[in-house]
Amino acid sequence: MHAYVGLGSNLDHPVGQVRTALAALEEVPDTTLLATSSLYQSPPMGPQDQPDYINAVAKIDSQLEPLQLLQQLQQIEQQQGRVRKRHWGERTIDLDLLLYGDEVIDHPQLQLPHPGIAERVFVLLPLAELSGKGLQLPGMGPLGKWLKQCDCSEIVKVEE
Ligand code: ROI
Repeated sequence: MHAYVGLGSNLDHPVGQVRTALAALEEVPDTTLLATSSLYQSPPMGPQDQPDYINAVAKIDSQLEPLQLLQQLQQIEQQQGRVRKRHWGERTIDLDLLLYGDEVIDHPQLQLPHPGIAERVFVLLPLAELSGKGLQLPGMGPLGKWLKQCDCSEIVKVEE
């Protein structure tokens, strides 16, 4: 099944953290990394007294079930010594399962599409880079509809 993973970091060399996590995604069992977006820098959503974030999105093809995949993502976070200092605060690495095929899931551990996707320009923009504004967000219509409502003025691509 095709799935999308959102990556974010704003601590301990965020660009390196995101690249390390992308490399780790390639090692997930029964899973192929199909494409990765550019890296993007944006101010924090949430408390403003924290560093800017680096974000990216990866497109994968996985034979794992959604909860198994989630577990693999959490393992990568642990490997990279994820520290989370406060709610909506700074973190070394965050891997979110954004979409899994066209599944809509409401499970205590996993909601799909990822809640918050619609107002997060740092998710929508890299998703659009990978799959276009016509990408259907299950139960929510095309990605472009949500991107239009976002403020894109403060997000920039990181020059590689
Ligand atoms: N803000 C930005 N810009 N990028 C993120 O990845 C991010 N992640 C979060 C919160 C704290 C909501 N803010 C963010 O979890």
